[in-house]
Amino acid sequence: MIDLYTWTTPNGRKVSIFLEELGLEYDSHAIDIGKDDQFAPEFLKIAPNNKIPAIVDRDNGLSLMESGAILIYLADKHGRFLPKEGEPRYRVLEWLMWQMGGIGPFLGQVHHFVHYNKGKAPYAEERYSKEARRLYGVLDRRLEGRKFIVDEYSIADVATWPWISRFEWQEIDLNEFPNVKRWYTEIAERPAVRKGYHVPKFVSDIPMP
Ligand SMILES: N[C@@H](CCC(=O)N[C@@H](CS)C(=O)NCC(=O)O)C(=O)O
Repeated sequence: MIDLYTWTTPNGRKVSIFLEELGLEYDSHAIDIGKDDQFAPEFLKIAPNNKIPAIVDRDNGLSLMESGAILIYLADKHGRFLPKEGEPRYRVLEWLMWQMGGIGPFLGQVHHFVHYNKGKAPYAEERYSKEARRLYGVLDRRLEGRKFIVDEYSIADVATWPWISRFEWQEIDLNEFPNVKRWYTEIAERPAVRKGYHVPKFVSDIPMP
């Protein structure tokens, strides 16, 4: 049994979607980051960086923050969605790190400057929108002739998909990135995605291009 501390954001949805993919039992606990729940002393004990998501594994008492680390832990523990060794494992980790270091932080800045604070900082809007388009281009090329980011569906896809689900906030027309559009719409149909997207609560339907 896993305790999941989360909110309705891309980083939070990565973990709820993955718990659904693994078919695990979990309790979700809403950490409303709009109300500063992430700074509560009890939450800081398991998530010292005061950000969601975080988990506690009741089997062994292990607590973890950082969505990438959580996905690796759960994948290794259950032996699924992350190859055990060799090049396939490092390809998945390579693209997971790409998501953690590129897609997440830079699309996050687009949400901040372009979606929430439009017109306040034109230079930042331009800089981060340009980087977002570059990253979409990288993903589109990677998905040319590939069903998933690395061979089989993996934690690299699980980590990246929720960020692409905010394509409207990022003012990205998915028709310009046909491989991303095909990958995105196929993954959106997975039962685990359809369920995990609405944890810890329903906000809106999954955006479709
Ligand atoms: N690198 C972290 C980023 C986590 C993150 O940025 N979480 C955001 C929501 S998506 C958050 O909790 N923000 C609250 C805050 O910054 O105070 C991860 O992947 O887990």
